[in-house]
This record gives sequence, structure tokens and C-alpha cells, in this order.
Amino acid sequence: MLKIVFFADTHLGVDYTINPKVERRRRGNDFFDNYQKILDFAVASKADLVLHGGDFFFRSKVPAPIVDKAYDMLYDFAENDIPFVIVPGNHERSVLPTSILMKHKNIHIFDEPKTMFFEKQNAVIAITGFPNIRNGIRLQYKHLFEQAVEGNPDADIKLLLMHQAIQESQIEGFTFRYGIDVLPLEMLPSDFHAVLSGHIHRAQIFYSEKSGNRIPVIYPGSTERTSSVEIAEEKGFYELLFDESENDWELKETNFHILPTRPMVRLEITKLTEDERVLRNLLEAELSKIDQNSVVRLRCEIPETRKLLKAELLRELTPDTMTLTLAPVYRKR
Ligand SMILES: [Mn+2]
Repeated sequence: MLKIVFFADTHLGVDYTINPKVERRRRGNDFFDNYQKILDFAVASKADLVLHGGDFFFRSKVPAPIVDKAYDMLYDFAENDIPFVIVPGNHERSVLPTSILMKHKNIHIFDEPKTMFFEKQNAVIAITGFPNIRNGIRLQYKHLFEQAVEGNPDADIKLLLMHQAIQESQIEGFTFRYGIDVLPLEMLPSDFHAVLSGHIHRAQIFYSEKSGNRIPVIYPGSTERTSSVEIAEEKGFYELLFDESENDWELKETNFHILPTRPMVRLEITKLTEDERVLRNLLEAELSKIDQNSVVRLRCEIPETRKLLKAELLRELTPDTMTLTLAPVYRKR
């Protein structure tokens, strides 16, 4: 068995404060913890290869301490002699911050369309990929793919790695189908073992049927919830197992491993009051009813009540184990 660990959308740096002025529970470490858990799993389970589908960081300009922390962890992992391959996503504007740490011989970045080759368990694995295309993937893909596979010899296992929305991919309440920024299924190669992509934060597998072949399109999703759209989704990563039968390598198993995440809770205050004590009691009661480790998104659209929801009051009422943010006013009045 040949094992590939595939994850994406780690968004490192979300809610990570370097010198916090206020002590409160933040989510920054949750993101780093799950990232470390995947790297640890890859080492413990003796993975042959680790692939990252992009959005490694939460945005393109990342504070140096966050870059250093993330790369230090990766460098330590790379010392285990397992290749780590990454395709930059849209949050890093298709380019990862440079660092001497990324020069490690086991860290491989798709800085341009190309194919990388690895030899593991008597199999030659070809990873074809390109950095995220922010505008018009549908028009650019054909050229990019041709460029990426140009002159390449054959391989035992062929994988396409990218960071794009692919036709049929789903998020809560929406399926991507058409549009200039959606890659049509029919454009995907029919002789690859799998198409692996980051970008869509919901974990899912669907298939591209072409020339009698059924190619899985695999999104591992994000490793932590980055928005309340993901509230009901389980977060994790894929372990892909390949096996050889009659000189042909096949993708035999796709195992999704669930990562621990704190519950995300939407709370809305709809009571009109100008009395702080009333609000205080109400909010205290609501917060006591939910999991004490929750990530809470508090909504309040009543102007009179909302005026009382000052940062100080929220800090005072939020248990130390929770992370609470006040949602911006949504409805126009
Ligand atoms: Mn993302």
C-alpha cells in the first residue's frame, strides 16, 4: 500500500494575536493544532507523501511570527524524509511567503505549472499542478495543463493538484456549476488517478466520468471552520491508499479522518431593552446553556439593545473557555 495524506485550507493565522492586549480565548491555536495533528498523523502512519491544496495561510501578507511558526513546524516535519508538496491558494495570492526554511529538500512548492515526480514503494508518482488562478480558470486551464504536463514521461500514479472551484463542488446551500471561475468537469484529464483540490471548505468527493473512466475529484475541505457557513461541517483530511494489482496502480481507499473542532454556535438576541441588567441576565443565561468551549457568533439587530453590547460587557460575560464575536448589523432598518 502506498499512502498519501491530503489536506488543504489550513488558513494559519486566523485569530492569532502575537501580543494580545486583552486576555481571552482565541481561535488561532486551534488552527495550528489541527495542522500539527495532520503532520503528526503522516509521520506516525508512515505516509509516503503529503499534499497540501493551498490556502496554507489566512491571507497574503502574513505577520512574520506566524510565517515562522508555520514554517518551523513544517521544517520539523520535513526532517522525517516525507515529501511535502503544496500548491499556493487564493489567500496567499498564489505565492507563499519566502523563507530559508522552505528551501528544505523535502518541501516542494508549485510556483508555476509543472509536474513533480516522486518514487515511492516501486511506484513513480507524478503530481501535476499549478498555483491558484483567481480569474477565469475556465479560459486558462487548457493552456496551464498543457504547460504543466509538457514532455513528461508516463508514471504509475498520476494526480492533479490545484486550488480551484470545480463544477459540482458544493458548499452549504450552493453547488458550483457554470461561470468563468468554475472549472468544467469535462476539461479534467481522463487518465489520472484522482483530481485533488483545495478552495472549497466542505470535504467532499464526486466523480468525473470521461472516456469510460471514473475519476474521483477530492476536496478535503478546511481543517477548521473559517466561517459560520461551515457550522454543520466536520473538518478533517484524507488518507489516500493506492495498491498495485497486475502492474496497475489503483486508488483503493479514501479515508476521511475527522479532526477535533470546537462547536460553533449562532446566538441571536431579539429582545428590545435599554436596561443593561436585563441584557446581562439574558446573555448570561444563553451562554450557560451551550457548550462552554463554543465559538459563538452573537447577532443582535435591535438598535436599542445592541447599543448596550459594548466590548467590555461582552468580555465580562463570556466564559474564559469560549470565543465570542459580535456579528455586524445585517438587516437594513
Ligand atoms: Mn480557503
